[in-house]
Amino acid sequence: MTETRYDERTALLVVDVQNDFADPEGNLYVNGGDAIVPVINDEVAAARDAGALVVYTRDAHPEQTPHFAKDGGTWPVHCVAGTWGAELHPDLRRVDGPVIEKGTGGEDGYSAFSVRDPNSGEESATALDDILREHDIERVVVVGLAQDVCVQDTAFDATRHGYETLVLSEATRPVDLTPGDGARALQHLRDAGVTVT
Ligand code: VGL
Ligand code: ZN
Repeated sequence: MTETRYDERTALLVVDVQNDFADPEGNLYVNGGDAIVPVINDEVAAARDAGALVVYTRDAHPEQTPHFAKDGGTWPVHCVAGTWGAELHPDLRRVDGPVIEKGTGGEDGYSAFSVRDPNSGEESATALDDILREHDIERVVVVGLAQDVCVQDTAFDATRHGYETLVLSEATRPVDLTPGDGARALQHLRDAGVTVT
């Protein structure tokens, strides 16, 4: 019963459902990323119908950033701000709600709650926590991409910030840079007190 998950004190966080992750032609395609879009759309509809807040996040990088392997980091070039790959997947259901962009200044970090200066390591908050507090949110439901990267870190931070946190694993998919990363991420989340379905 998706409807019962949502109310006015609950926010649905739709993490990084962008072409580079969710389209098979994307630069950092997450296996099955396209298959979860309809599942996420059902959640968006249920949340909207229940008066829950729907927040979308987007990874948004400059062309050069230590986040990318070519510049000393981990990942292939992806979600460069202003490109097709950074756009939300066209099949994703969009309703009114804030869109949080992460990384636009070249910051690193995977959680939707914070970014990190790659040189100094200094962390700073995004607008997300303030937005959730303004809306008197007590619970968050996290869906999207990728299960073992941004979904994981966002859900960790959500519990740390005191929100009751639910991850709908069927509405997420892992990068699995190392096989088993997704399963380990879900276990770590459970250990941290996150409810994982
Ligand atoms: C992500 C890898 C690199 C994500 C972002 O959104 O999960 N993964 N940047
Ligand atoms: Zn990224």
